[in-house]
Amino acid sequence: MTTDVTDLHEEFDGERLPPGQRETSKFPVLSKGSTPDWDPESWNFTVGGAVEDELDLSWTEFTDLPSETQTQDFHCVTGWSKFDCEFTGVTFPTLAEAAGVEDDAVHVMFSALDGYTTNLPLSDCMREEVMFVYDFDGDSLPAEHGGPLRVVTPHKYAYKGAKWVDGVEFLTEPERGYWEKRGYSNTANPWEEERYS
Ligand SMILES: Nc1nc2c(c(=O)[nH]1)N[C@H]1C(S)=C(S)[C@@H](COP(=O)(O)O)O[C@H]1N2
Ligand SMILES: [Mo]
Repeated sequence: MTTDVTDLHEEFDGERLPPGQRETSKFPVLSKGSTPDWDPESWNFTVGGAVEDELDLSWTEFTDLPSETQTQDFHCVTGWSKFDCEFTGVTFPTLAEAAGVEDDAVHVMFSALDGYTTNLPLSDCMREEVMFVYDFDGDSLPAEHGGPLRVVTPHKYAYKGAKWVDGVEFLTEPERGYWEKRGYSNTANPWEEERYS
């Protein structure tokens, strides 16, 4: 079963194509550096910070978590949007439930194999459409798009979704990630064109 969340823009009182975006059928690649190697044997995914149980999951353990498939739109801050992406993976609330988020957690930092980081308020993460994705359109997520595992944030510009994600930290105070420290908007709402800060 696939859940279609492409009506998400209604929650933000916007059109399906956010202002200043153009639709593309391509899937451009945007990375700050090169695509990191990964080894399924040694890969591990850590969840830490303000949680009841810190997690350290192998690839098999991660992919054993309950998964789902959603049809989502993808909005890049550089001006293109890709409609109807089929993403399969684990929702953020499912992962948060596995770790048990403590009451004083208010913010989240994602980290990745290439050293990238990005941040979001906890409330922006505890949404069914925020997913850790390993399949795209029925195949393994291509390495250049963040395979083996990436985050998608269809309610935000795509830099809020870490490719090659391998860790989540629950924080008791906000912090900024890689692009958020370098002039991209901390809030990144596409329907308000929050591109730069
Ligand atoms: N780990 C990591 N994640 C990342 C990036 C990156 O450089 N490293 N770039 C971000 C940016 S700026 C964008 S627009 C999207 C691009 O995703 P795509 O290459 O699949 O189109 O990934 C985001 N996630
Ligand atoms: Mo980007």
